[in-house]
Amino acid sequence: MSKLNYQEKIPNNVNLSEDLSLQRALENWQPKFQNWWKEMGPDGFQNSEIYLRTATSVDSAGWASYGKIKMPDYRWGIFLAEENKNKKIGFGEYKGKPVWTQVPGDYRSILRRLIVTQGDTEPASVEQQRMLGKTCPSIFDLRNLFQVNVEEGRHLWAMVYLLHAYFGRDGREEAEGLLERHSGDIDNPRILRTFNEPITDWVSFIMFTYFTDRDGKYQLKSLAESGFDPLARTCQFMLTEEAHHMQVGETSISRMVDKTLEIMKKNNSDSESIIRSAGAIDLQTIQKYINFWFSSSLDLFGSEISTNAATAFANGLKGRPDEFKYDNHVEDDTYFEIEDLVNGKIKNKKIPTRNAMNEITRRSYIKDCEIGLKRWNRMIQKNGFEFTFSLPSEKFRRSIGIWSREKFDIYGNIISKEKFEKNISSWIPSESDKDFIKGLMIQVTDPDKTASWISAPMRGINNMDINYNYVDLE
Ligand code: BYC
Repeated sequence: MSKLNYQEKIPNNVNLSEDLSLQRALENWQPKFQNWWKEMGPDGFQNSEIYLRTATSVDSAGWASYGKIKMPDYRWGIFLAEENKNKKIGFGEYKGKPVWTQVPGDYRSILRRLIVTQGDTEPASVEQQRMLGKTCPSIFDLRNLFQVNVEEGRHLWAMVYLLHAYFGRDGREEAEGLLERHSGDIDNPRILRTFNEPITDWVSFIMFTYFTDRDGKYQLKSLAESGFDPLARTCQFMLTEEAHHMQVGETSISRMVDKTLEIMKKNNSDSESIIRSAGAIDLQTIQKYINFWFSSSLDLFGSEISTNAATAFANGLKGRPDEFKYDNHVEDDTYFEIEDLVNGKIKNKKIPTRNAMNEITRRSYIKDCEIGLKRWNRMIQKNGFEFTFSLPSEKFRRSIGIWSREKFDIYGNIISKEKFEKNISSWIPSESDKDFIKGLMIQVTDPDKTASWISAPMRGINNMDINYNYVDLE
């Protein structure tokens, strides 16, 4: 069982002290990370004691140890899942060969690109969320925000370790770049579009943790299959932390819907103005936020037909999430049916399965997203109301891939640009919806209270009371 070495400057279970030049390189990057955290991480609260979970070993008993610490004292470290010396590559042309413990020369640049893209999202999300502490709906939620933030910081460390340890000088340069690009920066933005969207209100934050962190889950699951074993082991451990982020999303949306239903029941009405004047968020507006963040997150899977994805699969670098579920792990002569746009018409088409890997992953993701909607719809039904949440068509509002070439409504019908622009404010949050949401974002710091628009949590963190003072404000 790997134990983390907490005595070292950088906690790790990779025997960092035995590789002095790597250790020095990472110790050189560490103060740059700390500066970035100070400048681009959560605004304020850096001296507050926060009840946080820290990994102290990678086995199931020890990866979550809880206690109050200040965020800058969080022990960001490098943790890889256990090594299995007999592990074999599970898919693609090299299936059955031993996994690589070093970067295979031919695939250096594609691997580096995958790691940099993954790494870029982690600090991006912290930057996107940096102002949210000032409008937290409760102390419990404030603590969850910061837990997510410190863990995204750790995920950055995970990718930076791989760049430093396996990619030499260009890896070190890429690691610097991860701190230089910034979310929303006009000159030097983050790589993927969703990570440049502003997250200035908590409704967006909880949608992001439900929809965008779930993309993270699927991308990490694909990378956890990699034949490049250090990447696979890194991602396996990251997935344990990622689960909490999605749980924040799912339970927070449930709490928001619960509050709305409480107001609807009390007033026996589904009127937007009655719900809004009681300080809750009408279901139609929640649906608009779902439409926005779901459609934005779909782009993160890349194009439906992708030679990049085919190359990554063929060469054993990036698999499908839960590769074991498939019968054929080589897919060298199989086809997959997708929809395509031909002369402005939607037509079915068969493409080589390897080229459809992004689409296959996206479809698994969509199924997973539906689970929460079913739960929220059950809540609505149980309370006797008729509204049903649904995911918009995967063709709606896409910027990447086949569907980015035309405009579609939320049902997947091709529509004119004019019609799209005329209707868009009824599909995603309009300026006035955003203003309304902004008006609700009032900071609540009394541990016994929760903002008007969201119910109190059902249970506390790590069996603590829901009213526990999770953050000691300075
Ligand atoms: N925005 O063949 P294509 C997470 C580019 S989230 C902008 O379609 P490919 C997290 C692409 O780079 C998970 N550009 O796509 C969540 C390519 O450019 P080049 C992050 C995009 O390469 C919450 C071109 O379009 N994980 O962890 O098969 C909080 C054509 O590419 C986008 C990863 O990203 C886009 N959305 O796949 C914190 C995993 N999509 O090369 C964290 C690693 C595509 O022609 N990355 N492009 O210049 C990958 O696996 C792949 O890079 C992608 C794209 C899935 C992103």
